[in-house]
Formats: sequence, C-alpha cells, structure tokens
Amino acid sequence: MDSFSTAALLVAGFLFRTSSSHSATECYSANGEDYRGRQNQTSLRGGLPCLYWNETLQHPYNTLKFPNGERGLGPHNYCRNPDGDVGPWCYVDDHEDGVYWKYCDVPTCRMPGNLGCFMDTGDPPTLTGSSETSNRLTIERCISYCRERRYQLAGMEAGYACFCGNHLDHSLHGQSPSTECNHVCFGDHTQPCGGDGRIVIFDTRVGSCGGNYTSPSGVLYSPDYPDRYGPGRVCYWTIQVHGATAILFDFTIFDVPDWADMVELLDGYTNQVVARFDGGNPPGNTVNVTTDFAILYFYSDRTNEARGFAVRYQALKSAGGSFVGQPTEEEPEEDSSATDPESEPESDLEATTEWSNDSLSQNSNQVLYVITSTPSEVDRKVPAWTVYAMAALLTLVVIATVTKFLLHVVMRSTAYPTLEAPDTCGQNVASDPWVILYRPSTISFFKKKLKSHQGDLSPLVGH
Ligand SMILES: [Ca+2]
Repeated sequence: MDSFSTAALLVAGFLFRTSSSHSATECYSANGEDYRGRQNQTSLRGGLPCLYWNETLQHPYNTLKFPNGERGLGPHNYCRNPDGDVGPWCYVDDHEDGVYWKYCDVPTCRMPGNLGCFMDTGDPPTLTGSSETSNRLTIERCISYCRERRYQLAGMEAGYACFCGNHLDHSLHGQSPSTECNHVCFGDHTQPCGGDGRIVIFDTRVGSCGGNYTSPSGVLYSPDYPDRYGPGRVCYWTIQVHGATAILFDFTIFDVPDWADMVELLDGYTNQVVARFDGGNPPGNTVNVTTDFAILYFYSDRTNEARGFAVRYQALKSAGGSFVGQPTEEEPEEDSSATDPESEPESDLEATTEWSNDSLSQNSNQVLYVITSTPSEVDRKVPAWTVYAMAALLTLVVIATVTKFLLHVVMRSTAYPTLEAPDTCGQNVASDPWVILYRPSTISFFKKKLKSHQGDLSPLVGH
C-alpha cells in the first residue's frame, strides 16, 4: 500500500513536472518545426518585429490558408517554421532590398545533440578530424560518417562539407547565432548544414542504432535521425541510472506510421515488455518503468520508413519526489524577453536543454553555456564604394572560376577532396568545381519565393 501510493505520488509529480518542463519553446526536430514558443522578433536583441500570421494574406503562409492552427500558425506573430525550412522564421515589413521574411534566432530552440553553430575560419579548422564533401550531404550522413570513424563530434558546413572531431576549442572558435547556420543540406533542403564560415556541430550519438545511457536525463532518437529510419533496423538502447526508483519516458516526436515497425520499453532486469508502440498504437502519456534499468528497443521491417521518434527520459530518485538531475527547462519562457529587446538572452540559452551524458557532458555543457553573441544589424545601408568593390570582386571571382575550371580540365587535378566514405556515404559526386564554388545561400534565399509558386526547383537540392 505504502509503496503503491508512493509510486503513484511520484508518477503524479513527474507528470506535473513534465507537463510544465516539456515546454513549447523546446525543439526536438533539427529545423525547429516543432517550435511553439512565443519569440516574436527575429532576434532577442536588435531583431526585427514579426508580422502577425493573420495579417500576411499577401504571402503563402497565413491563417486564411491554415485556419485551424495547422503548422503552429494562428492570430499571433511568433516565429514558426510552417514550410519545412531550415529554422523558424517570420514575415517582416518589406524592406527596400526586397527582404520580406527573416530567420529567427531562437536560443531555446535547439534539438538535444545539436551543440550549436560555430565559427570556422579553416585556420585552424574547427574540427580537425576526417572530412568529406558531398552534394548529397545530410545531417545524419555526416554524423554517421564521423561515428563510423569513432569521432564524438560531427560538423556540417556550407551545405556540402562534413568535418569530424573530438574537441572544440572555444577560445578559437566562438559560437554564432543559429541564423548564421542556415544553409540547406544539399541532400535534404529541410535540414540546416552550417553556413559560410559557420559550422553546425552535433553529438555523433544522435541517430545511432543503440547506445548506453547512464545520466539522470537525456533524449534518444530513432536510428538515422533526423533522416528517416532505414529498413530492417533492430536497435537496443540501455538506460541505467543507479539509485533511481523509476525511469519515465516521454515521446516528444513519434512518427512511426507502419504497424509492422515498433518501439518497445522493457524492464532491463526481467526483459518484460512494459509498453509497445507502433503505427496503430502510438504513445499517449508518459511511460513509467519502475526500475533503475530500462531497455528501449526499435524494430523496422523492410518497407515504409518514416521519420521515427524522439524520446526524453528522466530518472526518478527519492520518495520525496525530488528528481535526479533536475531539468532546467522550466526557467521562465522567453515570451517576456522576446518582447523586450534589452533583456539578456543568457537565461534562455541556459534553459535550452541539459544534454549531459558521460564523456561528452563537460564539452556539451561548455558549449551550451557560452553566451550567444547577438547578431548585429546588417544590410541596412550600402555606401557607394561598396558597389564598385562588389563589382571588382565579382569580376575577380569570374576570372578565378574560369581559371580554376581550365586548370581542372587541363591538369585533371586531384586537389579536390576525394571521398572514401563507406557505402552509407559513398556518393562520389563532389569533385566538380561548380559544387565548391556554388553558394548554397543563394538556394536558401530563393527557396521561399519558389515555394509560393511551384515548389523548390533548385537543381542542386535533392528531392
Ligand atoms: Ca517499416
């Protein structure tokens, strides 16, 4: 009786906590399409105010087209990602330069395992391990490339470059606003893959098939996440938190529509199935495994792959209702600060997530607690001399391009990176000079315009 009521109290307490701690400002997707927070300007400091979605009828995304709250739109002006772009954005007042929408830098919206956007001058490189380039690069492809080489970190840059490493020197490579890592991945234009001189860095455990977790809380993703999980996957993860009385699981993303694919939670000691989910039986509430050792199992058959799942776990420790590793997410939401440009963004950043697991915890914490430098105001006024300088630069670039191309043809140079990727990453297509010289930001810029007509027609981006 006592133990039963204690357990009931614990679960009730956890549900209460999770319902408040699993805040709408957190993101578990790579591009923040699940962001439902209240930031209503493009940056917390010096950002542009967002327009209300019910007042943007001249644009493709508005409440007339999505009247029932679809994709998070409504009679508000919060940043959203309704079109599967690489991050939350919003419409802004038209500018002379034709800009009518902008990405939002939302510090709280970063999926666990995404350590942030960092500068990369290349001298020295931010991540110094193996690297490859590919015009089919995706986040998962790069992570998998680095994971197979036993690196802890994987970084994507400029949409087509992948770098691996184990250490991140913050004194050399400062963190940048997320909006500076807004280039599309060439292999999946809904994913962000860094920027010009900007590298987005991930923990290589994201999307792995299995792993061992011992920290009091964390997030596990389906294999190959954020890509679709592959066919014929059989994966086990162990979650063992010594001293815990229960481990509670909360599915924040569950896209497993196939009834033949399934996710199971098992008692780690008895191998008893505590809960089983599939396409016909998606998870509803928090799942409680009343032991300190749980196993997560995933199986997919040969057909009908999908996006997969993200599951948050939290270990429960004492009968007093206190939690192991108290989450910090329930800091004040950013709505108050979002409307106040002068407020400090640090608290929001600290509230991002506690992605702290074993060997990477120190590194991750360092990354998470760096204060994001706020973007300065840009492209407001362009002096006349800049036009001449740009023209000269353009000419030089054209000359350099032609020269490089001719050299390439004549010498059949081996200077371009070669791919030695294993079969999962084996598309040897990056040696064409135009891939290197093409600026993916151009794709990103025109993407939303094209969307309003007939979709993304960029020949460079995979469909
Ligand atoms: Ca399947």
